[in-house]
Parts: sequence; C-alpha cells; structure tokens
Amino acid sequence: MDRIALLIIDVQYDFLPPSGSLAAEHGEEILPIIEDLLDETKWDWPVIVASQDYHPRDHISFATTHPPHKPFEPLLLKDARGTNYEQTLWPEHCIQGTKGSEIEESVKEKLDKWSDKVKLSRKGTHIGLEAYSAFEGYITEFSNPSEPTLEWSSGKPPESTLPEQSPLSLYLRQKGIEKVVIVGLATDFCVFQTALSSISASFDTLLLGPAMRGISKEGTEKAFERLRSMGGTVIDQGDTNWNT
Ligand code: VGL
Ligand code: ZN
Repeated sequence: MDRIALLIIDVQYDFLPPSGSLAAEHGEEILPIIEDLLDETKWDWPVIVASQDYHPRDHISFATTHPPHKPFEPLLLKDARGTNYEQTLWPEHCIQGTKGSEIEESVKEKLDKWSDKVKLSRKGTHIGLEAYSAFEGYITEFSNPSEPTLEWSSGKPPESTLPEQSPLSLYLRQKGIEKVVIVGLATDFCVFQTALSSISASFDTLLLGPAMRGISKEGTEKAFERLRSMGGTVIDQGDTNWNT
C-alpha cells in the first residue's frame, strides 16, 4: 500500500453557505463526503493535513485594504517580498479570531479524533503576502495550533521556497508520503494552487471532484483541465462511483 495523505483544504465557514462571506456555491454538499473520509472504521490515513486560510485584519488581499477598489477587481500590487503581482481583491474573509475562519464543526470534530495523525497548515497569515496553497503555510498541531510568529505575520517574511522545500512538503516526505488525495474549497483557488504545488513537489496527486466546489464555474473547469495536463488525476465533480 502506498503511503497516502489526505489534504483537506479550507473547509471554513467563510467559504461555506449560508453565511460565508466568500462562499463556494453548494459547498455544503462536500461535507458528508469529507465526514465519510474521516470515518476511522473505513479509512486508515497515515497522515491528514487540514489547511486554514487565516488572515489578519487589513490583509493585502482584501478590497477594504485598498479603497475605493471593490471585491473581485484585479489590482496590481507589490507584496512584502517586493514582488509585483496581480491580486484578485476579495471580500474580507477568514479573519483570525472570527467564526468565519473556523473549520466547519462536523469536520473539526472528526479531525480531533485522528489526534496525532492530523496537522494544520495555516496560510495567508502574513499581512503583506497572498497565499493560496497549503504548501505556503506553516505546519502546527491541529488540536492545539500556534499563532503565527513575526516572520509569518508582519515581519520580514520567510523567503519564498520551492514547493519541494516547503514546510508541508518536508513534513509529508518525513512521514514517507508519496501520494496525496485533495478535497475542499475552493476548487479554482486554494485547491488548485495546492494541487499545483503538490505536483511540482513530485507527489502523486489525486483530486476528488465530488468533495470540492469552486467560486466560479469557468475557473473550476479550467483548473481541472490544467491539473490533468500537468499529470494530476482528477475525478469529475459529478462522478458518484468514485468509491467503488
Ligand atoms: C481562497 C480566495 C481567497 C480559497 C482563499 O480558499 O480558495 N480563495 N482566499
Ligand atoms: Zn484568503
């Protein structure tokens, strides 16, 4: 048996209907599938990593940080590493200390039961850096997570690392992981970027379509197409027989 890790991306209230500020349409439909994947009588994951988008107030990605610009506008910015890039501006979401930043309760409860097999990747914690991929976060205990240190919040940020040198990649390799199964939100942003990093870091990468939802339909289709062309395995969103 391969050593397979389950990566659960950003299953947080702000990405979920009905109250999320940046909800993926029908995002709630993935919850029963993820709960099933976390049933210890059915599955035996050696490693599970949940990611959490975890922004400070005034994060560089928020439209409110750049008045008079509005959510979903593109804006050219310079990030905390001095890199010029095009930011899609977002409504405020996943702000540290708010309900919207919390991992959805039924999933969190199940994850707590996996105790030392589950870790948390916290990302987007630096005020001046956008970070979509779970490979761009720092790794901490799921049940007793640490708050971001200065370099991960507002100080001089850690230098950008290649995906294979990232904290998550080093952790997975140390655990002997060769393959990852990715689920969560949102397909066209954080799931997509996590999968790209995973492929670059040479993990055998499988995306479970029925257990993910996107922010835009076109973005989701493009993401699936691009990941397939890069060597990822993508199970279609509508595939109801994936588990047989
Ligand atoms: C995400 C937009 C902004 C995501 C996070 O989790 O896909 N999307 N921040
Ligand atoms: Zn975000």
